Amino acid sequence: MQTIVKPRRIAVVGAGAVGSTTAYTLFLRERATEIVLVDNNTDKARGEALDMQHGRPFAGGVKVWSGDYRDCQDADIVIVTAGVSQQPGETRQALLARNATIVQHIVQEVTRYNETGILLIATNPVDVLSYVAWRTSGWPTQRVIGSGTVLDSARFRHLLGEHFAVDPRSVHAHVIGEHGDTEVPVWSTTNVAGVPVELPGTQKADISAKTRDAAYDIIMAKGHTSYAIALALDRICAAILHDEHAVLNVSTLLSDYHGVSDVYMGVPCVVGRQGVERVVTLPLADAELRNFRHSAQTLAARIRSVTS
Ligand code: 6V0
Repeated sequence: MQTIVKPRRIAVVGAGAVGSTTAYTLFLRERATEIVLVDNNTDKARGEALDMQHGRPFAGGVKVWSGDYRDCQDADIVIVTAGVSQQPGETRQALLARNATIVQHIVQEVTRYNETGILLIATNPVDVLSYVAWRTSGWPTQRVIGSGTVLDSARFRHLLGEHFAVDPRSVHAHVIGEHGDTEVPVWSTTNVAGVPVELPGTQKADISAKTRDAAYDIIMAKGHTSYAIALALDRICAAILHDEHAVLNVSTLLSDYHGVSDVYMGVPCVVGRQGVERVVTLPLADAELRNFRHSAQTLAARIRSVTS
């Protein structure tokens, strides 16, 4: 008897720099059998999809097309990268409100057609918008995930790897909290092959600042960031689709995590087919705990500003 294998579909909403690079990364790595791009700029989505399709003879068998929200129906994962950027004279708060409205609209559309998938949010400010997406979806928090500090942790590991001249994959280090200015590099548990990292305070401060400010640096140089976030999103998709139970610093709803509740923030989470399966409580030094709580307060205020 012939077995019919269900296609594995990933929908990417937003076909800009992040969305199209993510789709291309998923395409090259054959992470799904079908990738659909959805964007209100339909020409952009169509062009990106066609461009990838023309590479199929050199790549794998992944089908890529541009569609609409109906195509999210069978998606195992819907990645949201759609958003608008700051206009001249626009405040951060006004930008946040506009992106919250966009994410709300997208999630309403996606959940009209899809009841069982996983929402993976990348649009910034990612922690606040993951919370907005979760509230709008009505889905269990396990299935609404933000990219969190997965990217920041990769940047931290890269910088430490360079410093110690070791492969960043051999550096075990976490950045937690907000994906942004108040993020917390957890130096107290950082190690290379189990050996705790010892560095003078000035060097730690320098690496922490470079990790935190990496996006500003790249945006100044090339206008946006795209490759590493695409790889980070691909990594999260792999953990979900292969039911890896991998520990990744995604953004999730916290419930009494070191006393922090009701905010989405990046913390180590076990990620598998059901999404966030459990949260790992990382031991924190006193200063790290203070900074983590400060990060939570900052996010809680922003969440309140768009949800109350
Ligand atoms: P971009 O290149 O401007 O692309 C955004 C896309 O969204 C455009 O193609 C728009 O047409 C589309 N769009 C806007 N509104 C809608 C809508 N209502 N429905 C459908 N599509 C829409 O931006 P870029 O791709 O560079 O960045 C996208 C988002 O990712 C931004 O919010 C970034 O700040 C964020 N990033 C998040 C990162 C993370 O670690 N989470 C990392 C990098 C960027």
